[in-house]
Amino acid sequence: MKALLSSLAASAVALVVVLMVAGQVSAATLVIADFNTGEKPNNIGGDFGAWNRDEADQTQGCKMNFNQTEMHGGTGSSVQLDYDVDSPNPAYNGFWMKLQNQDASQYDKLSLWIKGDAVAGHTTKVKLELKNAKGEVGKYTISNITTEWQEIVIPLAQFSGLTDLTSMTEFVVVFDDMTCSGKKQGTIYIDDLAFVK
Ligand SMILES: [Ca+2]
Ligand SMILES: [Ca+2]
Repeated sequence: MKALLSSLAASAVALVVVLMVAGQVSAATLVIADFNTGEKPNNIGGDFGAWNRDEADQTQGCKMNFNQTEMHGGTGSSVQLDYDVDSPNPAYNGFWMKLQNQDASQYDKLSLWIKGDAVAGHTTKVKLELKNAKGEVGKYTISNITTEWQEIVIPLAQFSGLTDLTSMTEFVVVFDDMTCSGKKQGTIYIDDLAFVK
C-alpha cells in the first residue's frame, strides 16, 4: 500500500511537471495569424494580402482567399494562394503580411503550416522573407511542399540577412518563375503562422 501511495505521489509530481512544461510551451508561442476569423487583420492587428509584380500583366498573378475547407486544425480557415508565374515575362508575385513592429527577439523560430492543392497542382518550393524596421530582408526557401499539411519550423537565425529581431515589419511569400520549377501555376494553402521559442 505504501509502495502504491508513493508511486501515486510520484505520478502526481510527474503530471504537475508535464503540465508546467506544457504551460511554458504555450506561453512560448506567439500566434501571428491563424486566419480563423476569415477576415483581416491577423492575430496581432496586421493587414495582409496578395501582391503582384505588375497588376496590368494578365499572364501572371497571385490571388488570396480564405478557405474554410482546407484549413489546418479542424476549424476556422486558412489562406489560399492561387499563383501564376507561367508567363512570357519575368514573373513573381505572392503574399504579404504586416508584423506590426513585433519584437521577435525572445523567439527562436518561425513556424507555419503549408500544403499544396492536389487538383490545381502546386510548386514544391517557395521563398519566404522576413523584414525588419532597419530595412533588412531575411530570406529562406521552403522545399518539399506536399498535398498534406506539414509544419515548417525555421530557426530565425536561418533567415540570412536579418541582424535585428526587435522590430519585425513584414512576412512575405514569394512565388517566382525560377523557384516554382515544378509547377508554375497552382494553389498553396498556409495556416497558423507563429513565432515560437
Ligand atoms: Ca486556421
Ligand atoms: Ca500564366
